[in-house]
Amino acid sequence: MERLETTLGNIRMETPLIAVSGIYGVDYERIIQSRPYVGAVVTKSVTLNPRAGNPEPRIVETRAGLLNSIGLQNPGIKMFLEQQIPELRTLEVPVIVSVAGSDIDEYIQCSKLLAERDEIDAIELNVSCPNVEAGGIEFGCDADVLERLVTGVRESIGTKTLITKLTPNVTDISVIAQAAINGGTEVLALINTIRGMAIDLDTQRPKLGNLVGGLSGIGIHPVAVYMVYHCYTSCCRKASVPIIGIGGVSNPSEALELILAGATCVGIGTAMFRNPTVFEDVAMGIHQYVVTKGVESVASLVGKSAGDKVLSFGDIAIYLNIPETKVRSLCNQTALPGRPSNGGWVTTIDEIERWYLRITGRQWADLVADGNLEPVSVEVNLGANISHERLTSILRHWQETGIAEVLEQSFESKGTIVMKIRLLEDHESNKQNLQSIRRRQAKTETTTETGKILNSVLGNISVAFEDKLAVTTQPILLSLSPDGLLRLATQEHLGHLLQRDREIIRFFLASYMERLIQQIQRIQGN
Ligand code: RRO
Repeated sequence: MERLETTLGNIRMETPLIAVSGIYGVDYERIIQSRPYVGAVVTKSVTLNPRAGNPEPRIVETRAGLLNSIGLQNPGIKMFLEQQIPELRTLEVPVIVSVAGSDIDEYIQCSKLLAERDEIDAIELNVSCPNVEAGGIEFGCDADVLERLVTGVRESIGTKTLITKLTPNVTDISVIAQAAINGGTEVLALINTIRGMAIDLDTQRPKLGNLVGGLSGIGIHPVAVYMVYHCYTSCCRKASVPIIGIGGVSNPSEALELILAGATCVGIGTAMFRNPTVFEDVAMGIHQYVVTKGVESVASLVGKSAGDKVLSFGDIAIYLNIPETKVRSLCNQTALPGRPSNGGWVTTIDEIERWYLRITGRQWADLVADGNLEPVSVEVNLGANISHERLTSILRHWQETGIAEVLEQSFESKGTIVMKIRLLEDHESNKQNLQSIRRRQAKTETTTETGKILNSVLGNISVAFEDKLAVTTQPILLSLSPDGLLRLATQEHLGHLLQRDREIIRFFLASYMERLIQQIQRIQGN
């Protein structure tokens, strides 16, 4: 299961799965049975002094998951260090100790004591605790206080990795995440439980002894996916701060959702109660997915579904003072792979590879110049308007007139054909076109309407845009694909080309976005 190996701060883990700070504390037997599928373990939160916890009942089952209000029951740091640390080492997995407190000083004192112990791999700050110095508002609900808390602990724990576990009970969790990052946390964990309540109809009293508690389990999973995604795209990706995604994970799909949203590791807590083999099940399922998708490691899936939301087409239209239809057509006609009605998402580079790539005149010219053109496999997107009969007659026409030799073809779905063609140099129109391509090699002239508009909006971008591929390239594709959209076929045939596309598109995207943002800033500034 090499593909599941994960690094988090200074911790090396066999899998990205973490047994999170649970309701009852560490379940030794379960963890030992679950090796090697458990990557690390987090203890129940420890405080400076012992705490007895809240009145019973402390746990209530609901249809959406478990409500708990344990009230931080723990033996206090002294006892914890003496009794629990030696035992934790017997687990033979990395140990993360969760720390809680009533004021900043308490957190710092506890963390310092823990940082002295080699047996501990990392410290996690549980900031879902009332701050007595601030009238009881939780540390994790006040960005300024949290930043001070994280800064203070960070300065006190030497080289130990610091994790901050965030509460979801806030207006905008990314503001809090940014504060923790500013304070120097190396990792964020999210989410802690969502505040909830259950009422007994017979007694007409709240079911929990503490009246209210925290909800964990199935019901909070989509909230966790969203919050991981939101923190990842708002600040964690930029700051390279990994996220431990926690919330209602009981199977591989739910874990993968968190990973795709931006989590490097996934916490499992409540599901341990129901399924003794949950770690094995989830790890094996993730492994299977990684293998099926042909990716090297689970790490390369992190944040794959988290595209950068830049601006909606409507926003861009307003900023640039051009009609929205124009913005849409610009996005569709450039290498940006604007998904239909995608609302203005700029997708990630990896995603681009799965979408339509537009071969520009320049790329085609490069291809010819490198002698890579023959034979070339292309999948031509014909749009929905051409029938198979018409297509077949075009193909027949090529063969008969000697424009191109069709080596292989197969219809994929309506309007799409995958084929391998060889341009025949002898044909008069090909000769001219190939000559003109060679002349234009590496030129980045922008002559078309789209290009002109793009230039006027964005400045001179050194990638050629062509309304019609065949204007400067070759007639076959013009006749087939008036919009010039091509989808590359197999990597086998076009691996080298794909690599170049990637570079060009990477360059293009960077330059496009940079100019667009500059333009918008200029307009906003005026
Ligand atoms: O002990 C608890 O009641 C508790 C804690 Br410290 C926490 O962080 N999250 C939770 O749901 N319960």
